[in-house]
Amino acid sequence: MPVQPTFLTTPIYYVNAQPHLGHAYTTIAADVYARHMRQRGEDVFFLTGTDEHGDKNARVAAELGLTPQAFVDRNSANFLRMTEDVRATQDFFIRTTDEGHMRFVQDFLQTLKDNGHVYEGTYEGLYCTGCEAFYKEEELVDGLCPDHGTKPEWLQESNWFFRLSAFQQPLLDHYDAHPDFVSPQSRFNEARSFISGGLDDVSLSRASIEWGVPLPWAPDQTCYVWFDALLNYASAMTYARPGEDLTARYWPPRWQLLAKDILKFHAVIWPAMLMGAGYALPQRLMIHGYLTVRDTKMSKSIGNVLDPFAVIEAYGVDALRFYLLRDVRFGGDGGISYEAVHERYHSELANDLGNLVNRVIAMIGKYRDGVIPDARCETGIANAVELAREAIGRHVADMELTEALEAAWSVVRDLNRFVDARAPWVLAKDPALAAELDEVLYTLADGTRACAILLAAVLPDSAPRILAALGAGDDVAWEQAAPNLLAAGAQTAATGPLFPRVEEPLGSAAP
Ligand code: ME8
Repeated sequence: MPVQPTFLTTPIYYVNAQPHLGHAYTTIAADVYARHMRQRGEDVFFLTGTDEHGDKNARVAAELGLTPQAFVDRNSANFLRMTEDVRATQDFFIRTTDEGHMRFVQDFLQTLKDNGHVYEGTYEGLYCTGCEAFYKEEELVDGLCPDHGTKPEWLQESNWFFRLSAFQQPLLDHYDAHPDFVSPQSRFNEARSFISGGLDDVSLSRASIEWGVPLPWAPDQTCYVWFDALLNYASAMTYARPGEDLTARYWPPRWQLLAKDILKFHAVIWPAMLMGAGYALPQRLMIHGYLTVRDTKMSKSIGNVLDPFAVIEAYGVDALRFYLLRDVRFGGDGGISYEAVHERYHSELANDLGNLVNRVIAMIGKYRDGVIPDARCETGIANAVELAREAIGRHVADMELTEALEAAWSVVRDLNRFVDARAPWVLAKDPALAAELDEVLYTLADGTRACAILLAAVLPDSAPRILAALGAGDDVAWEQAAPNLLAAGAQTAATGPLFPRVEEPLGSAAP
């Protein structure tokens, strides 16, 4: 099979505040996809980073008495640390203050202008600094920003505009020709009906904001922060690897991940910008839902955030990754809480998986001196592994990450049922049943090994520990997610508790 290039992206996060679980969520989801595709031998480029221009940062920096650059340096480092803490394996961490990015933005804007898609006009309207977005009167709720509950400011200035209106028909044509352009279907419909309702031109520059990329033909204006930010996905290709342009290898993105708050920017303006400059459009956009705390979107500006670092500290990074994909169906909205983290951790990771591993190692130690017996995997478990592998491959390709995790977990549950049904402790009492005991122990060890491979993208810390405990080496290649690949004669090794008990849930961070 030829190696597939797979370019995938998360949004680049605003650095005006600290990273929270919402950011960790998208980054973890993308990382699970990236790790899975690498397991399959694909050529993956996974991009994430920070969005650093715009008035919002300049204002917060000023309040703190810092230069904008010093402020964004400090906060971007926190986001980079978040990606490390959640074990994200991005191939590049982009910052929109990178020189390579800024150069690309200027070139791209010039191309749009040369292609006749940019004109000068006057902008008059309402602007929410929280969203860095313009609003129409009818979009406000009681005169306030629907997302931030703050009063937008009235702006009037001379701007340069992008002729978005001209792309209405090309966008509709693209949507109609690519019914899987936006997932889930409800978001596709939402974006398409927004486009069919008519598109206004959008301002692509700001006169009054200095902290941004100057327009090449009018350096007294800076690029509107959303144009600047969206272009990160393309700019990264040009400078992530010094001296190499990756565009031909990876463009267009296979998947772009984001939440529904920024749907219009990604599903309407972004493809129009790309069309205007002659770029191929991303293949698919995955619009996931909101993590909510007590029914309210978790957000920095609202202040009801769960702390991903506290969860990692208390339960380990695998628990966080597992919880986020397991408890909230990826794509929909879902309530999260420290209590639910605590509950999932103990009932599933510690009990279902951790105990399974410990029991298997203990029984092989007790009955076979820690040596994997020479036997074949029982057919029911072998089939379960094969089915799960096929289902996970299909689900991950379609970004159905919760369904993929459930498919892996069904094998964990099958193994637990198998151990109870076949009761090795009973078989061990009768030497005449030694061959049957061998089969049962081999099935448990081999099935648990296969589960570790199936779960490796979600549990990057524990999966290698499980493999090591079973004497199964460290290869997590997808071909290994098949039955009967554990070598007879391999030696098991003691492992400490994979998911040690945590006494109390973390205190609720909600107000
Ligand atoms: O919008 N639930 O940055 P941002 C789920 N810089 N996901 C959440 C979330 C929540 N409660 N809160 C945040 C921006 N996210 C722009 C993006 S891209 C060219 C520019 C995640 O810091 C989710 O991915 O506000 C959401 O789309 C993103 O963080 C918004 O991050």
